[in-house]
Amino acid sequence: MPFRVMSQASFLTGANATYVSELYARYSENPGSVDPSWAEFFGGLNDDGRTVVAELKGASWNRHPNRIVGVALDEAESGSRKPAAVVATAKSAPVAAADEIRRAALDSIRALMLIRSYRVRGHLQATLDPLALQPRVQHPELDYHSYGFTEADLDRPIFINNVLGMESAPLRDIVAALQQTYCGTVGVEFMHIQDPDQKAWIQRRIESDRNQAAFTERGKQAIFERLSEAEGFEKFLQMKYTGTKRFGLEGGEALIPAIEQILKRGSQLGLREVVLGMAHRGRLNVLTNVMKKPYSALFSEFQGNPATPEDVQGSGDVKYHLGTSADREFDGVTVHLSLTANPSHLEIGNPVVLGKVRAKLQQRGDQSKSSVMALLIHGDAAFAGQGVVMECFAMSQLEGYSTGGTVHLVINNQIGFTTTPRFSRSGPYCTDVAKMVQAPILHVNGDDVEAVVHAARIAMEYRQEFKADVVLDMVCYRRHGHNEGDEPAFTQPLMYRVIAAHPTTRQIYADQLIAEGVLTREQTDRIGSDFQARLEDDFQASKSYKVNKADWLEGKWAGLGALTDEEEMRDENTDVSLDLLQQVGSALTSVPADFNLNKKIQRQLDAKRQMMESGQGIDWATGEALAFGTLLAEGTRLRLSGQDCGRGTFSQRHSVLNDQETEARYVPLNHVKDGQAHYEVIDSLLSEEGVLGFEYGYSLAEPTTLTLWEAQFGDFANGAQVVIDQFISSGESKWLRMSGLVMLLPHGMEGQGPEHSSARWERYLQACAEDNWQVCNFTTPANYFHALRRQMRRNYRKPLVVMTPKSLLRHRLAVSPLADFGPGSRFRRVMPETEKLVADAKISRVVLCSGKVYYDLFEERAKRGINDVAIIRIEQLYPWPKETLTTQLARYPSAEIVWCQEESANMGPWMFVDRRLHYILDHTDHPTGLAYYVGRQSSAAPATGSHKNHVAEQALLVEQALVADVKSLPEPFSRASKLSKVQDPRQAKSA
Ligand SMILES: Cc1ncc(C[n+]2csc(CCOP(=O)(O)OP(=O)(O)O)c2C)c(N)n1
Repeated sequence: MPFRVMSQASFLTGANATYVSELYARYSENPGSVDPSWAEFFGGLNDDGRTVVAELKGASWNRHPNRIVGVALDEAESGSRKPAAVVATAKSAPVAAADEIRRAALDSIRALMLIRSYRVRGHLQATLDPLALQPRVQHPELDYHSYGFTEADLDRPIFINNVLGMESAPLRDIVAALQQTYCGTVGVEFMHIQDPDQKAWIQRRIESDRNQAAFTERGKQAIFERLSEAEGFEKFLQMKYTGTKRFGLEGGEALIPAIEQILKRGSQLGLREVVLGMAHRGRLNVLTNVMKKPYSALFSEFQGNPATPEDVQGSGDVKYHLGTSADREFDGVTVHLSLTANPSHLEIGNPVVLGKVRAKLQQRGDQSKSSVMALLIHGDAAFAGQGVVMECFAMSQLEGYSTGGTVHLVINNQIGFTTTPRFSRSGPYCTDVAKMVQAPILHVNGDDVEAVVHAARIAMEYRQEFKADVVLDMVCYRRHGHNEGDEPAFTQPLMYRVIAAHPTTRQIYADQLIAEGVLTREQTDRIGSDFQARLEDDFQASKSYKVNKADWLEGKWAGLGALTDEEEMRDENTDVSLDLLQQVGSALTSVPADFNLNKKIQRQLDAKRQMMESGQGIDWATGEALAFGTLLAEGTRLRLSGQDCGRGTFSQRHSVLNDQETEARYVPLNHVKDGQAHYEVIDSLLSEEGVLGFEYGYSLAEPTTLTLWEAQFGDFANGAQVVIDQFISSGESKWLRMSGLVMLLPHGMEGQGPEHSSARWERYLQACAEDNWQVCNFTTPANYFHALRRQMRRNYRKPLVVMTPKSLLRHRLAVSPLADFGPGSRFRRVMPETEKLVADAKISRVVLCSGKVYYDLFEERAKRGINDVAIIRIEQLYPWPKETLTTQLARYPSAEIVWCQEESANMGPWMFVDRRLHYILDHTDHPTGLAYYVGRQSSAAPATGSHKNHVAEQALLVEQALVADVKSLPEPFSRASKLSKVQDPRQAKSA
């Protein structure tokens, strides 16, 4: 190999590795700043060569007899892959020895490049697939020939600076150590990590024991017992309930010892609580073998019995969606576990779990985030495919959402239902998404149960050390079809032929332990048969098993109860003393003396002060802040998150004030009074699904905090539709888990186009049943205030979905007097007519409406001087205020009843109120018998893109509601002109 040796003068100056690397750093910044001979050398390095040189810093080269002090070049022109190299020579080495010295140093550098390649790409050659379906590809960068070595070099010692515990070793040993460390049954991806400590930690942890598991005999027996339970449980179910869906774990049984290791190691490292989230696969196994749900309880469910006591209402859910909680003890340390219930929608439980963890960490006041952790168990196809996985990674290190890192465990059975990885992901690994947060990824062969447990331990240690996410990808297989009634050979005949002939993980481990002399065949068999006998006993017991108590309203929920009577009959005390209101008002309008307030904000605060002093004209944002502030003063914590919610999308909230000189933040609501509760207001990442799921999870774990999520505009919430459908609207019915989450959805037809107009509240209304939540559209700040306070002053929790205003934030009429917040005030489900009109009996029309359109109707009626049309606002659409409305409508026996909305007929509340109004009118023998619709015609898009058309439509519908002959209006679902002319019977009469 033709090397050009640089002039001795340029490098024989006592330099060492640190010097070379520092020189390289200088060169990287400015090539002209180093001696041209160095510049030439560095310029000739390839990528790996550059990395190795950069990494020389801190190495212990000084101890090496041939200290690195100089440089050789490879022939840049040769185009060979062979590396450029640093040439070592002793300070005082005779020039005659230069060749030998140069070769030694070159060997070192080449060996280091090989080592580096193993660290980066060794996992590609690891033995990960128990089925060995893919031929093993030899990666050229893991071949020592690629670095200029030949067989002749195998036995020559090479100085490698203590890497892999070897100062100097023959190439043969180096390669063997690398193979053992990086290409065994654990493949480690970590070289993408930029944080030097995290990267070094993994490297040290992996290389120090050559990535080999070392268990005591007792440890091995314990692993075997867990494995036997995992396999024995599925076997037993298959025998007793052949073909019944259970989404068995077979092929991935090592999951159970892996979880046990995580919990055990975690308990030694300060972990006291784990919130688990997982999908269908292996869930029954985890429920019983990890969560210790009694086997007989589960068998009873297999016999068709409910999982809850008979007197508990609700839909319930299938067994492999249910959650549970338990206390487990590990060497005297108790770890509380809760497995979160989840819907069929894969991965959507993840943010919910994270929200719960966050709440629990805060309850414990654990700033270090050591004591509570999320353990998320994924399927390979779901992990690679579902976007919410990415959203959770995106949240993982954010101040408002961090939970100190999640341990992710992927049951990578190399199939998703019937789909092979080739069709289900674009990257090489199903775990590639985790690289977005530079999480280390440990791929492990699921048939090597010791390796799985070893990797699980590393994962747990990493999480506790760095409070960051880490992924364990357990490559395994699925012994049966997707579920137990499914024939996998229809789609993967070859794979399933291999699986049929493949021994179980337990068999493999039993053979290993017998060969090692840890257990005898009799012992392994007995462990299996004893467990089957135990299951048989529990099976017999299950026949008389009765669930005697529902597991809700415990822990933090103790003292709260279920809503059993009519919601409408309840009135909560939500009024507040004027003193407290003034105290909050004063906090809202004050900043520290040295705070440089923005001038415009100053004017806003002055206006607020004026509102509070006069007790008049309190606007929306102030009403909300009064609700927040009074709750905080009374000791109720608050968490509000959503995009830009600190300021507010419409620049209305200003919960956070920013110093104009320093950008220091000041949150007035945290300065209401001493001893008050804390207000956490978080500008969220640009996610709906992840964040809403997170806040829902938070609300599940934390009933004493008012948890609110705000959409930027209401319609964006449909990005989180799964959370709304699967959790918020139906979670209590399915899983007996209450939530007092508030969703704030800016809504209103204001000419901003098809988007940004409607929050599509018809969808929330359609999902209303069994008092599952509240859907509201308030017209006054005071009513909003009471609704928010009511959330926390009841002895039960229900989600509250609010259509929040946009233009009403600054509407001169959408204000409340202070008295409406003060003593004696209360929440109003229905707002009756407020004005003095003709006698009730003479009222010719009642216009019912909800939300912003009320003000349009009110102003137009006043403008036209109409005094025989009453306007009633329904502030809470659900629970439907039937009694109050019945009473109100009965006041107007001669009136025709009109429902007016600004949304299109197929949207908004019309379809929801139509039948309900009909029921009231029919059952009270009201002469009208039915309500007429006035509003926009049905439409595909929620609103027009033309502001001009919007204005014309809005004016028309308001006019129609007040004066049109409603019987002659076009049918709202026809394709008739959206702007058909109003026929005013009064004008017709007077003409
Ligand atoms: C969001 C969502 N889409 C589709 C499905 C239907 N489905 C159920 S299981 C499954 C395959 C899951 O594969 P994987 O994540 O690898 O888990 P495995 O069943 O192999 O354990 C699919 C597509 C679902 N449950 N959730």
